[in-house]
Amino acid sequence: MNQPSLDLSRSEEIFAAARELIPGGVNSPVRAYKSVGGTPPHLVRGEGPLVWDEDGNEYVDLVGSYGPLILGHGNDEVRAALHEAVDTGTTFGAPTRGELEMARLITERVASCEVVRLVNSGTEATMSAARLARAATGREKILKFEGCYHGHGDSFLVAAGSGALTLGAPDSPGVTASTASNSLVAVYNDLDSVKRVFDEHASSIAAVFVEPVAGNMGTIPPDAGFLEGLRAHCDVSGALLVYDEVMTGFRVAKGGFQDLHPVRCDIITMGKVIGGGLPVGAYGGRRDLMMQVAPAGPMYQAGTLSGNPLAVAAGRKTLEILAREGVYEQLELVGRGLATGLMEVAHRHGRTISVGRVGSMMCPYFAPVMPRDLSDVTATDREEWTRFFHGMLRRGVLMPPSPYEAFFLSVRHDEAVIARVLEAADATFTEMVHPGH
Ligand code: KE4
Repeated sequence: MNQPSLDLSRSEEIFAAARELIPGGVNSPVRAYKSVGGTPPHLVRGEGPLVWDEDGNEYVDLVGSYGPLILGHGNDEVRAALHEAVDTGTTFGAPTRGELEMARLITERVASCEVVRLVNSGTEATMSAARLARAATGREKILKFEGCYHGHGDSFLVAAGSGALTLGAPDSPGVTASTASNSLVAVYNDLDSVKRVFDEHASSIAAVFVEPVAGNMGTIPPDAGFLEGLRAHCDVSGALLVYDEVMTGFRVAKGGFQDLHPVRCDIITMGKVIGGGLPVGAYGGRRDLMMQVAPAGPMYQAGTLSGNPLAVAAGRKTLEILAREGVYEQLELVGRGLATGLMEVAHRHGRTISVGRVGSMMCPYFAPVMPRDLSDVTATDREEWTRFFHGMLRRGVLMPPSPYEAFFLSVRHDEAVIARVLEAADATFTEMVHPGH
């Protein structure tokens, strides 16, 4: 059986040097390939669904920069908008008309987002949303879910601690016990665990933060009734419901997840897609809440490069393109094609995988039954997944280097590209089932 090898010598050289000057050699941990082993290909160029590394290897890109590149790499119209913006000014530290246009695009499309503030990352968006919820309610605690990730703000770097009521425990050195004590943790898709937390803490919960589709333990959609249950608990207790749509915003539908589901949040956080490949985050929501944000109100939040002309130009153009006829139908088609294709290929080789998917974000699980929460995901076959990852990498398919990360397809992942991925999967499963052939 051909076990293609991959020459990563230049990437190895750069990675070795970078590890001396950058923690782990990377500017974001997942990129270091710690959970899969080996050297991360250091990329030099992207075009549509493809990327190339320092050694000239070509890959079909299923990472998509973890979400932003819904139009693929190097979209011509976004590139042109950036060139135009660069020629007139990269940042002013003053208001610009473009920011008003961006706010119009977002508030017109996203249900429950009447007013919006741009920031520079998803983390800034969720940190600001947490501060706003605490300011608006006068309460201190935040409830989040195991396996959901809301950026690296202290309030969110907590795991389910010990104790019957899953009190938060620091998930990272540097997060203090007192901070973690204001973070409560429940189990995704488990309303009994949510009820236990509210029974004990209802009057001190400022907000419930939830990824309406859990995209940081693969891709796990909400069970029927789960979000309705969260909404009900918030309505009864006076807590606010925050949808963290940094990943799903404008990814799963033109107006984000709320186009697909009747439950409305009070505050929404966004990022990734709205930056069109540049650093942008946003938080928004009900007018009475957002008008508490400085300088309209007393809750302070600021940012030197928030709403800068480059990021706004790329974001506006991206959102304009996403509003065109047929874009989300195309994304649904390619997403469905890859998901069903992967399950068919696995089945042909006597393997059973489940694929969690919403539109063009998805995750294959080496498990016969679709996971519903973090403990299900941790029970999936990690070793099989890692063998699959490396087999695909050697065959020119770049998957995200963790079974907890979702694949992100773009409008450029057409049928021919999907067929190429499935061909690599077929050869990889053959190799896995008949090692050494
Ligand atoms: P950023 O600060 O990375 O822009 O966004 C944080 C964030 C907030 N909320 C959700 C639902 C997110 O998925 C993220 C960031 N997602 C990860 C991917 N799992 C970013 C990749 C990385 O950390 O390098």
